Amino acid sequence: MTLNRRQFMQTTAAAVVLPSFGWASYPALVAQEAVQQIAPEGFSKTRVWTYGGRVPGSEIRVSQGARVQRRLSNTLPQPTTVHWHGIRIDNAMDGVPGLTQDVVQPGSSFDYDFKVPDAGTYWYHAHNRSMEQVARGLYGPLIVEEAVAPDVDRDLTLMLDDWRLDPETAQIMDDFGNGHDLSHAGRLGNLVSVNGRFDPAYSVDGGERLRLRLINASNARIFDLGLDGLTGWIVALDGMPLEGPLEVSDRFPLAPAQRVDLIVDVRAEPFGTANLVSFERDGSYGLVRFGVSGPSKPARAGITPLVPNQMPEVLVEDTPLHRMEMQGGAMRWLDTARIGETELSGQELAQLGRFWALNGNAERPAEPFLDVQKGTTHRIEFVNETAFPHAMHLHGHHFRLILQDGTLGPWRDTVLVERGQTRQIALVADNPGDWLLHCHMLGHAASGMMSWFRVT
Ligand SMILES: [Cu+2]
Repeated sequence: MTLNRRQFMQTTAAAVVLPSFGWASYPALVAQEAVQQIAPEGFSKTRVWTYGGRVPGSEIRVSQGARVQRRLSNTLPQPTTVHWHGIRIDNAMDGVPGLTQDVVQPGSSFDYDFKVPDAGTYWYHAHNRSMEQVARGLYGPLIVEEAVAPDVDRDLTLMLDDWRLDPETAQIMDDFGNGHDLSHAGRLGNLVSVNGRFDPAYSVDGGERLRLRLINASNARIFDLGLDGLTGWIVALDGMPLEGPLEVSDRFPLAPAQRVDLIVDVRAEPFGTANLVSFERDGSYGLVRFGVSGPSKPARAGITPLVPNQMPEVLVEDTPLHRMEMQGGAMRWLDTARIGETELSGQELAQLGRFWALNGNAERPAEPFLDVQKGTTHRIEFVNETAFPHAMHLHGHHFRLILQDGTLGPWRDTVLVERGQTRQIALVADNPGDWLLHCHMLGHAASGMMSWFRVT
């Protein structure tokens, strides 16, 4: 009798003590400490937490419809999990401790195994103590290639992060839970990296057409981006192709966890430099340099949209509208909010490190915000009563923005809701399971902005 691999593992598992990471049936994704040059040359290397020894973790790049299989092995001093951000995933693989799986203890492992239905730019990151673990470097890109790729010369993933480093030692400041960050705009840093480096440079040809996949992995920083020496289009948001590419004529925002795919042509002169630019209050600076090394190629004309993913049809007429009030934070302090069944005063909540609430709950409630039937369509209205912007993320689904005039906007998985703003989205709840809905300013999520919905 021959046993297949699974039967073999089942029979031997009972008989022997397995070494923790001994059975390399899946490719390894090892959560481990490392040192890396994050700050400019001349500063010390920074101790970071990584997937596989580098920040960002190695790019997982697969074809649309393929299976991703990874064995997470945790060698860190804290329990962890991995969330595959933006993937319309099997609920059991979503990586949310206490909702879809148990935490993976130090010295333990967990097998992630799921299909990727949609082409596009996604990412993976820690989802336990995310405020700390993502800030320490636990993230990487997940790229799903289209069957028909767009005509570009180069496909480049650019993962943006915002670090808070001690300016003397270049080490990560470990003030993760400080009340000021939690109750204000979140943990903002003092050094921006792209692909784990400060001020990286790429050599390009004049006229080269680039696909730039921008991913914002920072805890709380909303980037305000622009192009210099590059012209082109936004072709996808949060992985999902736009029906019509949007010519970049101005700045564009990139909130935490959001992605934008650009197709751009290098227009800088030979031996000049093009830049991805970040606009700040005190001016603008280059995040990534593209040095033009060669003579110009002839420019391409126009662009064709990316092939759309197979998404459900969204009909918003007569669909129920669910209101989610976003409350609290500095300047709008909570009067009261609930933790479980207990109503606490704002002061009591602050002592527990809770500064925010969603519909009066200052932590993920026992009952879901929505309990809906599979296949039904819902509108959610995010009402931002706070004095800060928030990047609201739904797990397991993309949704369509509803624009001011009532028409349907792009597909997204994370929507930026500005202070005082109300934004509606339309959700086809077609993926069964328990799904998180939270602010992706990770300090806000940790201090109250966490909810969930159930699809059955
Ligand atoms: Cu927030």
